Amino acid sequence: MSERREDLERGDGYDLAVEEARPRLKEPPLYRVVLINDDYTPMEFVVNILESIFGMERTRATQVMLEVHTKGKGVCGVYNYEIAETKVAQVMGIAKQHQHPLLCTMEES
Ligand code: TYC
Repeated sequence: MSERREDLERGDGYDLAVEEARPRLKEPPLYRVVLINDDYTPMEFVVNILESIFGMERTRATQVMLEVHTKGKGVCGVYNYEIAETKVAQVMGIAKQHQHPLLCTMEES
């Protein structure tokens, strides 16, 4: 005699080893947006960039600018790929408009 559909769905009569499915999605990677020091871009310009594009207060923006200035590079923020890419493009665009050689890059964090 064949089992009815409900019995099969309930698993009646079967010994099943049930294992939890492994999560199939990874967290998307995050990216540090990094400013690189140079000898020509004015400090004030860099501070303004950190305020306007990265939402920093003046005091924090000044600290980060000085860190880049003294150590060679510094982190402006950590974002998902698209936001990081947009911030890099905005910084490079404004720097280009003003003919400053400021460099901004992103790196996986
Ligand atoms: N080093 C520059 C100067 O002395 C200032 C500066 C800071 C430039 C940070 C770029 O990412 C930078 N005018």
